[in-house]
Amino acid sequence: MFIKRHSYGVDCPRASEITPRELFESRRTFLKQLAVGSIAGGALADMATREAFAQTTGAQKLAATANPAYVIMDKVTSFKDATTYNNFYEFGTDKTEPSRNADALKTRPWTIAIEGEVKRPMTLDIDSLLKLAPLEERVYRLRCVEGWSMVIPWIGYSLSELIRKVEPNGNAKYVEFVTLADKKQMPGLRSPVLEWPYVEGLRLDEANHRLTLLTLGMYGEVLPNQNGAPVRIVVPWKYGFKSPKSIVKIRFVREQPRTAWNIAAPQEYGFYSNVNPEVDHPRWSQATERRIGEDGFFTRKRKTLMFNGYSEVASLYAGMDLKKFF
Ligand SMILES: Nc1nc2c(c(=O)[nH]1)N[C@H]1C(S)=C(S)[C@@H](COP(=O)(O)O)O[C@H]1N2
Ligand SMILES: [Mo]
Repeated sequence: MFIKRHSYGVDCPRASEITPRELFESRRTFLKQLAVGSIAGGALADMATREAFAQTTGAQKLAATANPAYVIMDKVTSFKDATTYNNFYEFGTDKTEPSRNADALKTRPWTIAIEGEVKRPMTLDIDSLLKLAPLEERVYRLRCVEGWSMVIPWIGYSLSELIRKVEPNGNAKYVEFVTLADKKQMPGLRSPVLEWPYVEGLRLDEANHRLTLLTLGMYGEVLPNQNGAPVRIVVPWKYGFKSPKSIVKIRFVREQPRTAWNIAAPQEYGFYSNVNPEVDHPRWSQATERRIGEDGFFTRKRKTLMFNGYSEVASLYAGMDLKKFF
């Protein structure tokens, strides 16, 4: 069978992509009006929910309220591109493999164990996670370390909501995320490209930052398997690999955790991995990027922004040499 490769630049827009984009654009106008006070706030939840529900792909819908604090002017990436051009090495290293191989992943029942340096360790199932805090829709840029980016309407709430519930003790300095590694469901585990399970980590203050999103859905639906169902983290000011998919354990620890990409190539992927156009990858520049679905192969690439445009996080790194702590 011929598999269409979704390499950027050769894709042309399909009719099916136009509706979601128009919906998100009309909502942005709406939110701007809301921000300047020309629409009453009470209408927001309704409107956001209805629009989220209009993104029909057959998956289970997930209602959320658009949070105007996280609206950006960038065009939202089409659902099709966001779900067929993926990095999820547990399902294969080719960009099209996660969408082809992740169908069989069983995402229910699913639990997350929260343990380590906390006063109240707990194990939560997906339904408890869905109820833990109000679900918000937030449009975030995602910048992959490989030099491409997308704009995705995620659904979730700040990870800090969960952190508050488990009450880290004074020893907790870092948070480690352990993701599923099940050979029976994940064909990519047969290849030793990374040390399995895929592990990521954040400093506690990074994990507690309001932008760090415990993510349960996108485009008005529960997360597609290839995007990290049923629960992942999204950290929009860091390269995409710092946003672990299909998490099964969250550990609060004293020492900086080892992380999958840092173990694989420490000189290329640092623990922090903040998006930084001034610190090149040893093998390529990080100064520019290509937006999937918009920028063609011959288009001039767009400038990558410091912290991926999320300049409010700069205070987390005050006094740090970001070339050294890359
Ligand atoms: N468990 C796991 N999480 C992962 C990865 C992975 O291979 N395994 N890839 C990362 C990388 S490199 C990127 S760019 C993002 C891609 O997320 P998306 O497919 O939802 O756009 O997921 C990250 N999370
Ligand atoms: Mo990535």
